[in-house]
Amino acid sequence: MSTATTPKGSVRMIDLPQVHDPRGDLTFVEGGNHLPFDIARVYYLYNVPVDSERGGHAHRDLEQVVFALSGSFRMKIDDGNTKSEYWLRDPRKGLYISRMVWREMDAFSQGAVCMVLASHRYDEADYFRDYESFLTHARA
Ligand code: T46
Repeated sequence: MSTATTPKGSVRMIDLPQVHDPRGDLTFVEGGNHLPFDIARVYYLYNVPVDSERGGHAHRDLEQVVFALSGSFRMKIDDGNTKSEYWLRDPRKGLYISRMVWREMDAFSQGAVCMVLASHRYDEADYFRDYESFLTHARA
């Protein structure tokens, strides 16, 4: 994976358009327009037990936007200096997470579906799975 040039440690909510229709609402997302990166990968979490805890890592280069397409869950965020948490429950609102952000997920509602739009393909070498190692690099 190439050397990252994007800012690290940045997190914010992104609002997507919503097209109202008596047949149901429609939301769309365009890489490079609504998101600050082109989408290289889409993945989703489903059949998640309500007591499940996911995440527990950070990424060296990866940027992502995380959505609750159905149900809700909590994302606990840590940039190495500041901790915060976000509740995702609106499919129009995604949580943008830059590179070098530690994230943990829990409090999944029954039937929650989490969709993630990612800037790169899957690469295990991009992960920090050890918190102390992450802290060392995040604070450098
Ligand atoms: C994040 C949350 C929301 C793949 O083979 N391809 C993939 O694209 C992904 C994401 C994972 N995997 C494999 C790697 C592991 O063997 O699936 C297994 C679980 O992956 P991971 O530990 O990354 O799963 P989560 O749900 O804890 O975390 C993922 C993202 O990594 C993370 O960045 O924000 O989903």
